[in-house]
Amino acid sequence: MDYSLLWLNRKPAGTLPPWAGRLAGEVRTPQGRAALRELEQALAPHRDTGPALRLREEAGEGEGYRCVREGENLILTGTGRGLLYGTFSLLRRLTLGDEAFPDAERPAYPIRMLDHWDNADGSIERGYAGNSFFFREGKPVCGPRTRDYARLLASVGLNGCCLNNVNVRGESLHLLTGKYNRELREIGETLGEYGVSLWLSVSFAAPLEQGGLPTADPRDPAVRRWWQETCGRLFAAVPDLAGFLVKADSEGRAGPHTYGRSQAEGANLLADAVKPHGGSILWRCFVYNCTQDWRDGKTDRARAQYDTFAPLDGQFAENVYLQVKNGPVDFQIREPVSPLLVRLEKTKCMAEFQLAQEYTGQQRHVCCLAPVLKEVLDFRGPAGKVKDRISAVCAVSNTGGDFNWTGHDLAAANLYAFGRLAWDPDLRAEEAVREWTRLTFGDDPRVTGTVTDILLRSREVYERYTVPLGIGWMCVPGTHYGPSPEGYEYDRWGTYHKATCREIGVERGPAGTGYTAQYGPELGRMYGEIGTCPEELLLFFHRLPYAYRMKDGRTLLQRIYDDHFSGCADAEAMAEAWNTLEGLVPEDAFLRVRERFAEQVRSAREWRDVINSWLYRLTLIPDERGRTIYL
Ligand code: GCW
Repeated sequence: MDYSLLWLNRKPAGTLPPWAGRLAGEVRTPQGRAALRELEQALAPHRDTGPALRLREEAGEGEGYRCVREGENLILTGTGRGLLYGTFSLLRRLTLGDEAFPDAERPAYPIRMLDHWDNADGSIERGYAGNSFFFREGKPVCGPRTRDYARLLASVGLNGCCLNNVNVRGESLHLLTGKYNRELREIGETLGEYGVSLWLSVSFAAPLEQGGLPTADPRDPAVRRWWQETCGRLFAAVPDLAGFLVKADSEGRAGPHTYGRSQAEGANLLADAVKPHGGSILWRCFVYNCTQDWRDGKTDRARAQYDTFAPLDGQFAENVYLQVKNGPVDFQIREPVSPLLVRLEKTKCMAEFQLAQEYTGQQRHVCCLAPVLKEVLDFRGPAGKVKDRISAVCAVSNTGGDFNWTGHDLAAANLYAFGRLAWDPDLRAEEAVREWTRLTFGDDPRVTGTVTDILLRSREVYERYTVPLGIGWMCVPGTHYGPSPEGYEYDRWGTYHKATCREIGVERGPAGTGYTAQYGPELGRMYGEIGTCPEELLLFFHRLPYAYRMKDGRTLLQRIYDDHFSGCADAEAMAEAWNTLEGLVPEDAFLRVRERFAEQVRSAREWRDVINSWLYRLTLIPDERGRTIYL
């Protein structure tokens, strides 16, 4: 096989419970049959009589399952989908040697999905793990890898996948219009066997681009009719289709604003068209002015999404989910939680994370994002925790056609942890990461200890050697890899730090852009006052002099210098720690990861030297500890 099965490579071993020797069950749905097949493959049942694992399939839509002991038998009950999740949960527990099966489990959210930024030509926008396995040479393709991908997703509890890039271009535009219905139907069925629904990204301008209409105005009856007819045909031909993902009025794409209409009018137009087919619309909130002038000190990109969407709270159709990036700007290594996730009351929100490591080392650096997911899910706003307020979750996928799916072997932990946390947001990041490590590398404590330690520290280490204190955006424009402290400074994207020889940062408190008010009075005050603002976000919220004293007495500048030195030293230490695993993990994985660490260490040194030297040249304030900073 030209790819790995990741955490599914390991099967239950050793002494298994008596029921594992026999399987019995009446299953009717494709998902029920898939569950039975997974159990047969993993447990190799060998008896005709005696204790058994019995599957009892129920009718209905639910995804939960129940698990009870009846004598020496184990009974698993649920819908086909429920049986599938119950099966993977049982197999995971057996593999980990965990005898305590839960009585019942069900997922926290009805939609738990991955968004692929795959293009029809096979390339992947912000993809760092090879080419697409969904598209080749302009066409969708379905093969064994499609099924194994669905198995991987189902095994961690994920139930949806959007096939194509939100920037819908070229041949991808034809996914909507019937040209590839046969291929889409086949992919939909294959994913569907494992309970994974198919979603498509569509262009809001499709009535113009594909329909030959003079407009895509949501109020135009011909536009409305076009969407209805197009959806009627598409959903009939691709029964597993769950709905559309839409990036509108964002980064040059058309949307309702193009026609002077609101985001709600745009979203509801599509929601009406998919509704008769049971479909939903995932409407992205990533709407902001991307043609800013750096001299304009008033416009604050961080404000844009809340300013656009909050006044529309309550106006969206019930089958619309607003897809909100976890932070207000764009997947930086540290951002505050998006105020939309905290404040919207009458609208269903879907939190969007980015597993594709666009700004977090591009799968050449280890950067485990489980702590970021937890930070957002556990964040408490005025009306409760984010995890209790959102209705769905998604993440930009980090997968591609590479042998190990994620480019960096350790990046598979992000895929795993996202699925587990989407199913159960109460799980601790440590647990998800430890599970992944044990399922991937086995139970040698030297390996699990070292790998989980690397993973759990990696985000904070990456943050220190790149852009500390929430400032973001000091990366090379375009590629977003490597340091370029002023790369985005005079550009149009609204991502400025405005550093001078005296101060750095954008003031977002009441005396500045007023962004902090979007969090409501209490949180707004906390972020708005320098003394109560969490230090790790200090430069996201405030403009400060380099001589500002941090809580531990160091100056702001000294803290930044120190972070770069210590972050880089820690990256070197993580690489050395990995080297101690030679002979303890499979050699090919060992070598692949070692090679990536070499690049991470090189890049961390570059970040340290470029950022520190730039600040030293700007301020002429030396490092208090006299370390080498290049002038
Ligand atoms: O961060 C930006 C990325 C774009 C991406 C966009 C988005 C798909 O650089 O590549 O486009 O976010 O989320 O729409």
